[in-house]
Amino acid sequence: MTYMCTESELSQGKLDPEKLQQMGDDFRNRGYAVVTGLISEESQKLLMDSVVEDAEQVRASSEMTPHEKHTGQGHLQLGLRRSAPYVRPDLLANPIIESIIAEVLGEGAWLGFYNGNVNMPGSTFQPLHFDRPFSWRSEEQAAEHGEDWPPRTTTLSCSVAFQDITVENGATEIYPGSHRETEVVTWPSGERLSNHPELIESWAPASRMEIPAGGICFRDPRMWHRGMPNSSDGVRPMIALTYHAAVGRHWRGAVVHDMASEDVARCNADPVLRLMDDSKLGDGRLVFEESARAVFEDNPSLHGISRNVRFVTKVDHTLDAHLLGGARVIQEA
Ligand SMILES: O=C(O)CCC(=O)C(=O)O
Repeated sequence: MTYMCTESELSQGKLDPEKLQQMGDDFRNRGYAVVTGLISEESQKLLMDSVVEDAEQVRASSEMTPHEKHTGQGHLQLGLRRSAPYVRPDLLANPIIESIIAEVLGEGAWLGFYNGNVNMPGSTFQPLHFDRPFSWRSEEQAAEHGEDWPPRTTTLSCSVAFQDITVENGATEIYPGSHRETEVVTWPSGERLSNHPELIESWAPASRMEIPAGGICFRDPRMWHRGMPNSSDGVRPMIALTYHAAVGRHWRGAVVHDMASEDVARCNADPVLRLMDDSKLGDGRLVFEESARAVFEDNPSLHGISRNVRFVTKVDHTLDAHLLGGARVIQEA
C-alpha cells in the first residue's frame, strides 16, 4: 500500500496519527511501506545530478567496484556528498521521516548509514539476500529479553527516489513478509537463500519496490530482496538512509548481547559512544563538513531521533563509504 503525505502534514511535521499507525502496521506485516510526497523537487534534482556525476566518475574506471564484485555488475554503493548544498534538510532532518522512524524503532533511534544504491544501465541480477540478521537469535533469547517471536526489527532502511523508480529502470525485487521467516536464524553465517528454493517459493510471489519521485520506501532490511537489471538508458539512484533502535550498541547498529555492564554504563552516559569492530568503545558518529552543520542544528528533531553526526573541515565522500563515519576524513575540525 502507498501512503501520501499531504502538504498540510508536511508543514505540520507529522502524519495524521491514524495514517502513521496504519503505515506502521503495514510495515510490520509486509516488511515495507511506501510514502510519497516527502522530498522537494529542488532536493530531488540537486541530488540526482550529483549522484549521476559521481557515478559516471566511478564508471570512468573499467574496474568493477568491490560492491559489484560481491553483488552484481552495475550495482554501486556510492558515497554521498557531505557538504552544503547537497546535505538536505528534507532528507536528513525531515520530521515526517523521523516520525515514522520513531513509530517503528521507538524513542532514541539513531541514524547509522547514509549512502547511495545506484543501479547503472545494463546491470545484472544480484543474488537474493537480506541485509540484516535477527537481533534475537532464538525464541528463548527473545523471551528472555521480553521480545516477541518473530522479533521486531531494530533497523529500518529508507530507500529514497529522486526520479520514478520503475520495473524498467531496475526497481528492487522483494519478497513481502519474508522478514518474518525465522528459519534463517539456524543457518551458518553467509548461507545463501538460493540454496533454499522451497523456502523462497513459500514466500512467493515476489514483487517490485517501485517508488515515485520524491517518495520513500520504508523497508525492514531483513526482507529478502535483490537488485535487478536496469534496462533503461539512465542511471537509477536510490539513496539509503538507515536508522537503528536505541538498543543497537554496535556502530553498525547490531544489538550486542554480551556487552560488559561498565561499557553499557559508559554508552548511556555518552551517546556518541558505540562498540567498534575491535570490541572497544569509540566515536560512532557519521561525518559531515562544517557547511552542513546548520541543516541539523536549525532543524532539531521533533521526534527524539538522534542524527548521530559530527562536523569536520574536509571529507572525501568517494572513499570509505562503508567504514566508520561513512566518508574519509581529510581534515578534522
Ligand atoms: O539497488 C537496488 O535495487 C538493491 C541493491 C541491493 O540490495 C544491494 O546492493 O545490496
